[in-house]
Amino acid sequence: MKTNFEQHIEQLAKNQNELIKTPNQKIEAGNGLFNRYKNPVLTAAHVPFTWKYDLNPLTNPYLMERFGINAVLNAGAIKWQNKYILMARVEGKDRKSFFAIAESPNGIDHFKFWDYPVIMPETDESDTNVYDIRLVQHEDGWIYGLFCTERRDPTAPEGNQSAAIAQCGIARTKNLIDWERLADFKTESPQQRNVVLHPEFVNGKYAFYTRPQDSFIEAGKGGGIGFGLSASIENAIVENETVIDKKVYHTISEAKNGQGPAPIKTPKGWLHLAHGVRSTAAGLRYVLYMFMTDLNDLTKVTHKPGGYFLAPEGEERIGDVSNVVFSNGWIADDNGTVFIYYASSDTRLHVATSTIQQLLDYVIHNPEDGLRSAASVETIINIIDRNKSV
Ligand code: M1P
Repeated sequence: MKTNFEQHIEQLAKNQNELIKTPNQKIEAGNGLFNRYKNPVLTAAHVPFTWKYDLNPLTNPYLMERFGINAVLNAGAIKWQNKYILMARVEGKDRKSFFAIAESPNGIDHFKFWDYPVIMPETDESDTNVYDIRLVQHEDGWIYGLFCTERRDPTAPEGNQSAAIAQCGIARTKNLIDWERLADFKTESPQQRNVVLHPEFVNGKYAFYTRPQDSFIEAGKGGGIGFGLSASIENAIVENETVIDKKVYHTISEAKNGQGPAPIKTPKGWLHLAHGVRSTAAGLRYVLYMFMTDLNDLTKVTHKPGGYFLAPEGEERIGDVSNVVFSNGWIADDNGTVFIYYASSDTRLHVATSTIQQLLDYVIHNPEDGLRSAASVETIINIIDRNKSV
């Protein structure tokens, strides 16, 4: 006869197995550009119950959670040893985030966390919070993880316990288990978030996408997505940041923007996924957009369709930080399928699928933002007129 305690543990295990085994379903009514899926791929409930509960009746007689998980969101992604790997930002109820790896055989469902969260080594200056890792298989042979490291602003007065400094941490690995932490990334900017390593050398140097900003929340005079080179990765310093995609008045990225995952190389150019942020009466709204850069000159944006690529929809609009979608991971398969991993409202992680062909068609043929209402009307009239001859 099983005790209540044992039955409760069995139930926890059963619920979790069922969740992981649940097949995901493509929502067929796509928009010609990508398809969403019915279920999120990772949520707080996917985090192994063995991380949360002490399963010993003597030390946890009420079988209560000893460590609570609040959310699973913004994941770096990589195809590795034929598995779809997500290195997710897992946020505890204590508001601290850490990284944990989940793998799936097909990229759309059955994501299962590895037995332990990632042990990320620290520099001499410890991190208060780490999040939003971008995974890159670099041509130098290492897998790099670039992430945000956040620490309290040492100049803030005692009464201000929110002021923080965000910078970019860099670590590398060959097996996704043992990580070597390198020196934090340096630029002239007082704050950096959304720093991404380009997968190839540029003129023999490491190339970075940056997002200079003045304060923790506001980009300020940090004008958009920057780009710069460093001779070293062990002590990465970018002295000159060139803004390649700036924020612009009355667009989806008027407040700030940031590079998503590392760009995907195609015969026509590098495909970029990024997030744009604008202010609304209800707070900030985060959407995803795309652009393409030149194969030989990474600072040259060759195409940029106007507006957003993907915006929060339905229940995606609600969560800890509502009206947000954010992506720092995608995987391009050899057959051209692209798995886009995006988090909604800083709470859960989803997948959408598309193809390189569809994304190229979108980026190359969708009109640019005309930046005026009259230009939008002109674009629509053009489409209507062309339709008349169909
Ligand atoms: O809350 C929305 C996002 O806010 C930050 O993104 P950004 O630096 O572009 O403003 C990050 O904290 C990100 O994790 C979060 O999803």
